[in-house]
Amino acid sequence: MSDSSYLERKFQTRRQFIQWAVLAGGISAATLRLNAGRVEAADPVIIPPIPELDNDLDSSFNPMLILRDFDYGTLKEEDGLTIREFNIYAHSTAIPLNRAINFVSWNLNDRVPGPTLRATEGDRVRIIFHNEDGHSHSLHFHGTHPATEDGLQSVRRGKTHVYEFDAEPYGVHPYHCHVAPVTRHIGKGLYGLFIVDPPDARPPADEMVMVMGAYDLDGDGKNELYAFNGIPNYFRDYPIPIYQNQLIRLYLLNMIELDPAVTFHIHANMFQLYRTGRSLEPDEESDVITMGTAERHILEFSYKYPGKFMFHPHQDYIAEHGCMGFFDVIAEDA
Ligand SMILES: [Cu+2]
Repeated sequence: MSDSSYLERKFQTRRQFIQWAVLAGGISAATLRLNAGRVEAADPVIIPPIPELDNDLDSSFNPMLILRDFDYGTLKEEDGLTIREFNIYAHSTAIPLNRAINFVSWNLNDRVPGPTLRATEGDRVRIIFHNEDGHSHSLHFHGTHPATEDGLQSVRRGKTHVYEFDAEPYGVHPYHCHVAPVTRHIGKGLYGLFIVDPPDARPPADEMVMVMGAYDLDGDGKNELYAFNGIPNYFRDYPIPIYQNQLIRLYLLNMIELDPAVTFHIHANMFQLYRTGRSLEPDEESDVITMGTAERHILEFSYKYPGKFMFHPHQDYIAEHGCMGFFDVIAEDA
């Protein structure tokens, strides 16, 4: 049996299969290893079909699609050097935070968080930043690079600036605007995740990105709403489908300004934690991790039981004001 016919059996319709294949960028036939070799499964990684998206949501992006959307850029050869080139556009766009509140975000590529950029350690990356917003902005990357590429200089409206450096070290790094007041520029939505893969790739998994953010709606220095991937309560209303016993690799970033730290907790399970994504072996196992602003980690886990399982910061005010969601674990034999 071919890989594709095997996979099609997992989907209710061929259209769902094609939708997944486009989203996932292809079929990984590699063997799945769970928890550093403790469990071996012969199945390839399979991404569950995406549920019907909310057509009432008048937004330029959808948190569910941000989840598994990785931007590898465009590969170019110049003077024998391979360059991974990304284009990022700053805009102002209204985001419907709920049925009553439209928030004018400052954003990158019309989404909050901005695109998840991805490279392998040692790749030369070139980020072409087009500031098409009405304010000055910049892109400051975490990771190692020369001072000239550090993104502290404002890029004025209408201008384009190119950042170029080698992607290092491998791990999970945030990027964000660094124009003062930075709290305001980040709070408006100018941030994203930069994943640098190790030279030897991590084992196959259902990989996803969650970025925790917050909104100070009235400028009083306190956040009123919080969100995973830009829109409060989205994953509460639209749980994330995942398969039972399949390894999940979650790239998690806290970009909540104004609150010094939040935790992240998953229900009814434990995760392996790779701090800052800087190791290939887990640093610890827990079901809750504390993260200051700009902290980010890789969490790996798989769900033993099917059903709906909540995840949220354990600061319950924050969870109850938008930063809460569910995994919908689909039974293996469903
Ligand atoms: Cu800015």
